[in-house]
Amino acid sequence: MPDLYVGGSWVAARSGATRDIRFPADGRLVATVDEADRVDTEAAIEAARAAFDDGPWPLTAAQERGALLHRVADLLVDHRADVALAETLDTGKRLVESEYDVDDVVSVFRHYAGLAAAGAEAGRAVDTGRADVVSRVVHEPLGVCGLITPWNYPLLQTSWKVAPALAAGNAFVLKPSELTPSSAILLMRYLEQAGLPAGVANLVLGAGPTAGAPLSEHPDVDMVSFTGGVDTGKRVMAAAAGTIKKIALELGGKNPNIVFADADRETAMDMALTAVFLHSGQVCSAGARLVIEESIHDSFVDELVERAGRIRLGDPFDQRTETGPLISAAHRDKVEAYVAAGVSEGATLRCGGARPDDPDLDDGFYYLPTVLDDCKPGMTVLQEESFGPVLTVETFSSEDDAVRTANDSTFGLAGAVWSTDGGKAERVAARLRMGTVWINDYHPYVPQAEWGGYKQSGIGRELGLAGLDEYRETKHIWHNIAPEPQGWFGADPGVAP
Ligand code: TXE
Repeated sequence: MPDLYVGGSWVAARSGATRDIRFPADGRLVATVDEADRVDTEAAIEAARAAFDDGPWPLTAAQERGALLHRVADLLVDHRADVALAETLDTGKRLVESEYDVDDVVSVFRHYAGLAAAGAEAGRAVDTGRADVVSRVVHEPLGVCGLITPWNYPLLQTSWKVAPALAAGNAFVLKPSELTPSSAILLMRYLEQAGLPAGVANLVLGAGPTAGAPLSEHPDVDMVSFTGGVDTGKRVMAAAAGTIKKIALELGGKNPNIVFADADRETAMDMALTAVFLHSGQVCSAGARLVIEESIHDSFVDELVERAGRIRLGDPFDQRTETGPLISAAHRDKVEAYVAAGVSEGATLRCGGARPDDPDLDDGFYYLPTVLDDCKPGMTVLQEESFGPVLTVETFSSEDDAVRTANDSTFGLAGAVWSTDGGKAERVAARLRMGTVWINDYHPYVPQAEWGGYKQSGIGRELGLAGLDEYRETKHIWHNIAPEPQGWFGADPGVAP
């Protein structure tokens, strides 16, 4: 069966091109999928446009849209094992993590199902001060949305866009990462089974510059929502300017994990490891910068290095494995170059900095958990996202210094502060220029709360109510119920009204 989903039909790429998808843990072939080109994406945009302009979906009652999203969630629950397997084979993440991801995807669909059903898009009456006017503000779907997603949490990041886009009544074209298309194909099947009208959901697979670019350029796309790297985000933003398209960007981060000397040491230690090494660091909100109070630096970092050295890399299907490989050989090359740059800039390599020497892992894209100590302001290694299992260490001497150090970044996605002094933790949290701040925790999120970045981490918010607003237009309707001529341009020349 072909893999592109356009106008309610499964079709092959017009060029006949395909792409091989490989398991990052050993390079074995997982699937061969159709590889779309510009013409395929343009056809998908046309289908979405027609479904939005002439189809029933935008006018479907919000409660019915909510019910459909609940049916999609039910199908995901029924097929949890299939989706998790597809996700692990594409990404190389541990199977158990893929299973948790599917649970999170279900929660996201249920959240937006609930918002739609509860009438979150109902408008409001406006008091104009005039008895002869009925004035109201209503929310409407935007139209055709281009959704571009990355490879680290393929279906989860897709759900953050697809669920609110559908809840609001839009049509969309989805372009997942060319490395991880499988779960998106499954999602289209579930949307189809749940009864979504043809053309509302469309899927194109392929490379960004060919299959993806039309989504930010085409005049028939009303908005583009992108999650990925900052350089690609800039390209998407520049391309969208040509048609003044609405944009939403989630571009990752360089997130500080601030540990004060009065923190609960055991929990802060445990979570400092999880913050950065979960999914081998391929997490936009990874706590990749340990910002630690000078007085506890030595003992804390010594223990952290020792524990990082014990993390078990391995087969994502082996239950003893603690973390898997990186997504690709090219990405591992990038992480290696990043660590080399850090060392040449003066950072001290405390552990890792190499591929594992276990011959069983030779065919996978593994890289050892790495700690770079003695990092100083201005180092590239502190400014750029490695998106790998690499922790940098900086110190601070006071509360002000902690805030200054943590905020010294062009990014502003997330950060954490660890202290048993609640007042201090709150003061610091209030001064951090980031879209998410955890106090005495790291990583949790809920679909009810907004997610997104300050500064170059992005534009707009996903999740929460704001995540629905990204996919809605706001319209003011003014209804004069007793219209009368005003006579502004009076019939009697020379007499002003
Ligand atoms: O992402 P790209 P890459 C960061 C991370 C990583 C870096 C590069 O630092 O090392 O980005 O990763 C599509 N028009 N993040 O190169 O290129 C592409 O096909 C339209 C952070 O893998 O940004 C894919 O679907 N689309 C991040 C998507 O953009 C284009 C998650 C993301 O790919 C395009 C992943 C174009 N011209 C990487 N070029 C996060 N924020 O969580 C590419 N794409």
